This record gives sequence, C-alpha cells and structure tokens, in this order.
Amino acid sequence: MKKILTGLQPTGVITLGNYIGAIKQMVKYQDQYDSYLFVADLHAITIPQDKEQLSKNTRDLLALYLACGVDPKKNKIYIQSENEYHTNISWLLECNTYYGELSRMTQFKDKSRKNANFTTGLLTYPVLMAADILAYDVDYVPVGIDQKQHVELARDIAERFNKKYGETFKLPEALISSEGTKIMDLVTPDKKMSKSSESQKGVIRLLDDEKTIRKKIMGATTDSETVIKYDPENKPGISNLINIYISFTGKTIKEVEEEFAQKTYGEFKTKVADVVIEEISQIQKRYNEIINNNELDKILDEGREFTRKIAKKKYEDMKYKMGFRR
Ligand code: ATP
Ligand code: LTN
Repeated sequence: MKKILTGLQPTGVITLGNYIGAIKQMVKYQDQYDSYLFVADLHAITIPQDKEQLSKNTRDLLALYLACGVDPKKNKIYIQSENEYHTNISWLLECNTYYGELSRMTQFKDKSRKNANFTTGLLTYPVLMAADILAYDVDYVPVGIDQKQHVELARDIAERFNKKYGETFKLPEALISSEGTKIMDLVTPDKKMSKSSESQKGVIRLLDDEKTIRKKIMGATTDSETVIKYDPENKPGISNLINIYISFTGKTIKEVEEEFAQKTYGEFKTKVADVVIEEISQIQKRYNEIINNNELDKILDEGREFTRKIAKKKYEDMKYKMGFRR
C-alpha cells in the first residue's frame, strides 16, 4: 500500500485554507493509502511562540484533525517533537544540503524579509520537513501549493543521499488538490489565507462562530463588475469564493458559473456562507466532544510508539551508511 503523510504547524487555530489544502485531502485519501498525520510543533518554533499557547494550539489541532473526519484507525497520528528521530535525521540531512538551496526557498525569503532578526531554524526548516517525510518512505505528501517547493527539495536531498551513500530513501511527490489549491485572504485576495496573518478580517478559522463566518464572507472583497466568473487574475475575490464553494460542494467551476449566472454577488456570498457554515458547525460539534476526552492521549501514545520504531530504523541505516560505526 502506498504511503501518504502531512503535517500542520500549531501556530493558531487552523483556517479554511489549511482545511481545504491539507486536511480535507487526508480525509479523502485515508481509505486508499497508509496515512500519517502529525503536528509539526518543531516547525512552529522557527517563529517565536508563546509556550502556553503552543501546547494549547497543539491539542486543539489534534482534536480538529479528528473532528474533520481523520480516522485514528486509518492514520498514524502523532506529535513531531515526541519523536526525536526526526531531529536526528534532520541533522544528517543538513550536512547533505547546501546553504544556497535553503536560502533560495520562497518561504524563507518571504519570512526573513519580514523580520531581519530571524533564527537559523527558519533557514533549515525545509530540512526538518525533509526528515519528516523521508523517515517513512512516503509516496505522496498532500500540501497546499505554497509547500510544493519544500517537498521538491526533500526529493532532491533524498536523491543526492541515495547517490552518495546507496539506496536509502523513497523519492516523495507533492499531492496538490486541484480544487481550491490556494485559498486567498478574503479581504486581500492577492495574499494567501494564513493562520498567522496579522488581520483577522479575511481569515476564516475552523473555530469561528457562525455569525463571524457569515460576516467575513459577506464582507469579502470582490470587484466592480456583476458577473460571477472564474478569472483569478482579473477577479481574484470572486474566483477565491468560487474555489471555496467548489471545495465544499464538489461542483465544477462551470457548474458554479451556471448556477449563479443570473445572481448577484450578495446572493452568491450568502450561498457560500451557508455551505461553509453547515460543514464547519458539524466539525465544531465533534471538536467539543473530543477536546476533553482522554481518548486523544491514547491515540497519540500509539502514534508515537509506532512512528518512533520506523524512524529509528531509518536513522540507524543512515548512520551506518555515513560511517558512524564502531
Ligand atoms: P502560517 O501562517 O503559520 O505559516 P499556514 O496557515 O500557512 O501557517 P501551515 O501550517 O504552514 O499553515 O500549513 C498547513 C497546510 O495547509 C500546508 O499543507 C499548507 O500548504 C496548507 N495551506 C496553508 N494555507 C493554505 C491556503 N491558504 N490554501 C490552501 N492550502 C493552504
Ligand atoms: N512545513 C509545513 C508543515 C510540515 C509538513 C511536513 C508538511 C512540516 N513537516 C512534512 C508535509 C510534510 C507547513 O508549514 N505547512
């Protein structure tokens, strides 16, 4: 059976973008693939985090995974920092990765530009991500398009390591969902909807209440025309709402354009809000049941033990091949 793996950072309550770009995909594929889903808490600290908030966000994220339909029987669910082999593997990979490669990563360039006082963790972040993936000989990595470059780097690092030390890693491939590949901020639709966005207005979070969600969607930036047509370049706001709508309904762009051919932007937004609220309120109901349940800890303990064994084996194989022998 092919393997699939992804992780999300506990940097805040997840957004509609994370849900569509990563979690929905894991739910879709969990019957078909051997699935691994973790919380990338070590990645979160590449940007300063409040320690109370970090642990709360981690638990919330795990509860949301389950509430969104991730089945613990079909997925290994675990916390990255509870498996020390990820960082061990990462160091060995770092010494097989070039500074030039890391400094060219788009996300590094963006984030380091925003804060000149960044840590080296921000630079080496994609190597830890490569370790997360390569430790398990994963076939596919479902991510939003913004992470594609990092998965490609993981593949390059794996290829290089295999050539230098002998066949060690499977080469992973990013799996990008065709619908709503990148959900944009509702207020500034030229910017990705992001968990750690400064402004909340254009970001829908999975734990927002119904009223807030409706208000944000109704207030989404559109354009001065009246046609509901998919045209990301000239109509980024409307195209973003179409992406959201198709992700929740399974309809095609053409079907949506036909459905709203005679409708106003207001009517369209109301319908988008309806479908989003319907699905999110179900998720929130399940989240409230899960968050205080110790079932979650049992799932995490199992996930940790299972994944530690696999990652340890990979680490030891790497060490042996690199000459760490008595
Ligand atoms: P941060 O703002 O802290 O960088 P983020 O919102 O970008 O966080 P991540 O934790 O980095 O979220 O990403 C988790 C997953 O969600 C990744 O696979 C990422 O590609 C995907 N993702 C994030 N934002 C979006 C978006 N707007 N549209 C589609 N997918 C997204
Ligand atoms: N860098 C990713 C989170 C992440 C990840 C991974 C995703 C860490 N390790 C391994 C897929 C596979 C992000 O910021 N979304």
